[in-house]
Amino acid sequence: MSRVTSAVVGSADYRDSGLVFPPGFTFGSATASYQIEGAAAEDGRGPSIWDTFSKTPGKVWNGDTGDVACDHYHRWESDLDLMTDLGLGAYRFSIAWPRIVPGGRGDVNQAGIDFYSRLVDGLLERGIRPVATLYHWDLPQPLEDEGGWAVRSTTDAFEEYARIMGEALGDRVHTWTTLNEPWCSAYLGYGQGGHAPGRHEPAAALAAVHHLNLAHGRAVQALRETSTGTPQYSITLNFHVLRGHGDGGAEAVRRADALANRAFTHPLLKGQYPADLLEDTASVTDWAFVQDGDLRAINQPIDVLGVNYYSTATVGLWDGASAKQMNDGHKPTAGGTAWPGSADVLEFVAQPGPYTAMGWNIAPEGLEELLVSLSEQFPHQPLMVTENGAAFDDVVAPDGSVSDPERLDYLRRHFTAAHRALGRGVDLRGYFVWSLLDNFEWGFGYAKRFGIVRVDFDTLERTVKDSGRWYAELAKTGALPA
Ligand code: IFM
Repeated sequence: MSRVTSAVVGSADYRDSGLVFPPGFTFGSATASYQIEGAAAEDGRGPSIWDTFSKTPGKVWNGDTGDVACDHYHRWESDLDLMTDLGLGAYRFSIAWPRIVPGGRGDVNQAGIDFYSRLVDGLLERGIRPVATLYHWDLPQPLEDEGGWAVRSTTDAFEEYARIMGEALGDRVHTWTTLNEPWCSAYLGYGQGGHAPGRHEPAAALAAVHHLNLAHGRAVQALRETSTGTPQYSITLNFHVLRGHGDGGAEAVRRADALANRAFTHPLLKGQYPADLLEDTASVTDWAFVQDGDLRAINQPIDVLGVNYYSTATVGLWDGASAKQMNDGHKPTAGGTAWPGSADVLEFVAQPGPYTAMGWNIAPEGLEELLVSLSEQFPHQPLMVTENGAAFDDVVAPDGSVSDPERLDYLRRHFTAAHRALGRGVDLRGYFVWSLLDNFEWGFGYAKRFGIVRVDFDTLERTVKDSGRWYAELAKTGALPA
């Protein structure tokens, strides 16, 4: 990838002008199955943990579910046309495991495979590269009934599923992503409980970390064995860009970094768990679930590391005096912790604003810092921003148009950050905006809108927002619009 050569006018607030991205840089957008597809009980799809969780009273805002979502399952062709209009070079979507193997293991549902096969063909016909994620959180419920990610047998089932998908789509998919944000699956799903399956078990959360890592490694091998094309392989992580607070700030950052970041990057890219992570969590688990050969299986070469970034977090050591604020940006739930072994040690403190509608602080410098830091830690690992974007409370004008200057500005500043990282030698291959469509935002239901395309959840009508038009110009020209 060539270095950036454009004549840039820099700005202290990441609103540079004159930025041109290098030839071949991928401009894409991303979605996930449960968040957009709907058709939850159609064509043989089985239930997932998110069907169960969203139908449990009190778990999701307003009792919202993904039963209909954006109805993408039926509207996929017009959604692909929308992507063409936006000039996308790639589309990152996820495959609903319960559409493919409704029981979690065993019988394969051909109708599910056919749906994604049509989607991939439709993308290729339009010149859009398919970037397929195997797991964006919709675990088949029968597997959770057997223990979910806290038990090793789920990795066997995931390998079986990866093999099925490699055989079905491995001739056409451009990039395989095994997992999206295993941090959320493990810690929010099994520790903090704000995500499905809603468990509050710190030891299970750490077992889930390992089993997700192992599932990734086994899936990469299965996909390689079965894909007849020349796909690339990847995993997407949501990194915590941490700032220290108070006297214990450095120690707090070390602990949070071990749990949130290095618990994944080190086994995946170095073949080992960090010693300090094992020490910090010793009161919770002895890590006996790590078996001989696991780390070798996890440490598979990948072509690209997916980076999801939204905001920074500030963390200190809790002095016991103040009410603890676990302000880590996720819907809080009673009795759980996303920080096994550090629940009574870490204190997340409020970030300086401005904020998005999620309450997340807007900090483009964090993205530049993250990309540079990853490329220093893992110098030979190409990177891809697989998610970045923002929720705001959009206002629809009487003529139906949506002017969303805050989202547009957020994107503009984060693309500037990415461009600066390129200028500092980071091997960044592309950028996927989250999200193509307003969609089901997990515990927040339909209350938070991340789309560059508005979805009216009564009529399901799509309207490209101003940010979408701005992004289309960037995707088509490679130059950051003013
Ligand atoms: O909507 C989610 C997505 O599913 C995973 N990454 C973060 C997004 C915004 O919360």
